[in-house]
Amino acid sequence: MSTLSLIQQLNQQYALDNAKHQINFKAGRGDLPVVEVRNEHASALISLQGAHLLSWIPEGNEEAIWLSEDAKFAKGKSIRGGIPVCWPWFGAHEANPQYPAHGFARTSLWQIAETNALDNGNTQINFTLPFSSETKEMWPFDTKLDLQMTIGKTLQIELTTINNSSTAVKIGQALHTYFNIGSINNVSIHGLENTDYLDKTNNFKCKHQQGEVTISEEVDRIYLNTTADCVIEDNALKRKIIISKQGSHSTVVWNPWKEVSEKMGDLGNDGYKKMICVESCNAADDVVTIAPGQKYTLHVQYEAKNI
Ligand code: TA6
Repeated sequence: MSTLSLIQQLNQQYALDNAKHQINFKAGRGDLPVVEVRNEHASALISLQGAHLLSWIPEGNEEAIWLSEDAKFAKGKSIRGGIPVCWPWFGAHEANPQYPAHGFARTSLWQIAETNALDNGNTQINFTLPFSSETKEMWPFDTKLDLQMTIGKTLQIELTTINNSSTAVKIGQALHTYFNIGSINNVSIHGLENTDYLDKTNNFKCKHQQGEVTISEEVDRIYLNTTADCVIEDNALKRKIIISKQGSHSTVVWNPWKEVSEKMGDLGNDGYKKMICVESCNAADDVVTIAPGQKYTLHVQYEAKNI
């Protein structure tokens, strides 16, 4: 189906335009379908490819999510910035390095399952991931993947895997969120104090975090046994972002810094100074086993507060 017909169909079924809620589907960059959401609490833009949130602006605040000025928008390609959904594995596939890093959910076209205009003024969009012959080759399990996004003063994302097969399945996953910050030099991350982390820049050596996390070089770390809220304190933008999660016991902090980002080609000119990834994960030894007939939900809430 062409993007235009898909958009027409989605607008017929789901578009809303009243005083409290607006939902509008349109063709975004690279002809990828996107959904624009606006309500009295916030506005958001989500790409149907990847169920990938590209923007969330809570009322009275600045853009909370970073999107690279050099992000590429093309069918089947991952988008640099926003909230990529990593599933059903995090990072490289453990057995087959040819499979896409961070799984195939972020590059697949998701379907809309339902939209809800909630009484409290929030807007809910439910996505579901269709499986193709190509993705079934990489993931031959009978699973269902649903993602619910609730857009309001807080942003809430629930990623639910249902195991419909007769054997247990093991998943790794993450909401690989890129946050928009005033300056990397003025940011500290709280909530990971006194935890151990695997340092990807040093062969996954296990190290210990003392105090808050600040960034002045390439950082690529999987923090282990982390369930506490993470708070990104941004003294340049004068705000903090509070990340609360359930169903995740690992947290990745990533900033590629100058040299690596220059090689990446889609991180933009000095983009690394304006972004920080704090990712709510099931990564490393925190992969999840889902028994037959059971489901597992990763739930993350984001809140921005001026300081
Ligand atoms: O989550 C951190 C990380 O796995 C890094 O190692 C880094 O490579 C990054 O994600 C980006 O991955 P991508 O596949 O989007 O280029």
